[in-house]
Amino acid sequence: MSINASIEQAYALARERYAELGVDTEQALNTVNTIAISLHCWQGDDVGGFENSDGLSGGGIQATGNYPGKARTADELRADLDKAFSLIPGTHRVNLHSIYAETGGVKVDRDQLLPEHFANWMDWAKAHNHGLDFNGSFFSHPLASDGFTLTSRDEATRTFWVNHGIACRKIGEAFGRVLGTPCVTNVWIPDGYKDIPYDRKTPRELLTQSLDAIFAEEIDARFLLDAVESKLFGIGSESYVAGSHEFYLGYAMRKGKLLCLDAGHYHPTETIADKISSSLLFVDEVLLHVSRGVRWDSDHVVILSDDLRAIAEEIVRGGFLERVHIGLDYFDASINRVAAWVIGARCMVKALLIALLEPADTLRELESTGDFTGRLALLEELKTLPFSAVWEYYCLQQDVPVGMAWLNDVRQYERSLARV
Ligand code: RNT
Ligand code: ZN
Repeated sequence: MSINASIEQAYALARERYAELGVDTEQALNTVNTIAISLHCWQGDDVGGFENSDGLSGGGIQATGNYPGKARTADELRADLDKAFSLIPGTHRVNLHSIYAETGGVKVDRDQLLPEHFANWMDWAKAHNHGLDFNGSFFSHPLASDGFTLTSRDEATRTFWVNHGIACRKIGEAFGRVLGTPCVTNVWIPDGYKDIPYDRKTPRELLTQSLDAIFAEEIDARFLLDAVESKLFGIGSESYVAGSHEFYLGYAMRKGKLLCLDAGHYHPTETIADKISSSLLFVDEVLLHVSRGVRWDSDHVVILSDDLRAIAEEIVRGGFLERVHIGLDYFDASINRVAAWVIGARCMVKALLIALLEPADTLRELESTGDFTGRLALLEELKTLPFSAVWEYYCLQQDVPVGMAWLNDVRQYERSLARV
């Protein structure tokens, strides 16, 4: 039997097994195929960007490893993304940072960035049917070297970063207009203190003022959606971060912004899955930065962990697919960077598909009638149902490699590049 025929046969059997539980695998496949994941461009070059060759500096985040072959130009990065997308089922988005501007060798500071500096990205995204998302880059810059941007006590510094935020919203709006899908434009700043502060209030007041100035202009939500991202701590801001969870939850609620929940930005045993249903009672939409912290906010490649599954389950069970924007956020420089994208994105899709294959009505019924024995028993049985047969069939359907075949493709691609 050919591989394809055996995949189809395994799928037919799996479809029956799921049907016995009242689960329609065809419907799950149709739904999963509508979900766009925003692939973060910064995994392709260790959050380096194209402003200079210094790479990531400051910001309390770090990419570790020296695996060869990182993208050095926007063309290389787009080629790497093309390769990754050819190995991930579905149609997905790309998440850019302002440091990925193409200014043709001319120095354009971040407060002066314009949509035209992203013309190649827009053309490429349009040609490949990718929506674009965007981020201000409040790090790796001389005016962020002391660790303070929107909360700087220096007014000129604050103004510079406010103007950067404003410029980024205009760029996001342009992406949305050109591509016909709103650009989620995220604000994350590293500002905080290494050691115990005396005054926790003033930086937060300054942050409110700066954000209000950035968001002063109303921009049509058909083109732009603003998001704000909190954090518990960073390298060099271990004791205090101005943009904490409570700060941004409050800000997002009051100002009608999207709340960005990053999986690495809470206490190590705290998961973002449980925050989704609560947040969405009070904010319209959330942005997820799906990441994997190992002992700290280490931004490891996303894997099919219980945490990841719980995130996908919450999105699906809550009926939140329309209100949750799923982005990935990690940067591992110790392994092949295209593979890092492919592994994380395939895992995210798998987690969503697994969640879509749950017998929702039965589980709801067991829970609402107080049959917790039945609930536990069924949830455990579900874990060993033939999910992989549905996943492999999806890959076949979408014309992307089934099983490990994608890795050969990445290895071949790696060999074909003359990069150091
Ligand atoms: C940092 C935040 C932020 C960055 C990216 C590069 O802790 O998670 O989202 O990872 O913007
Ligand atoms: Zn993040």
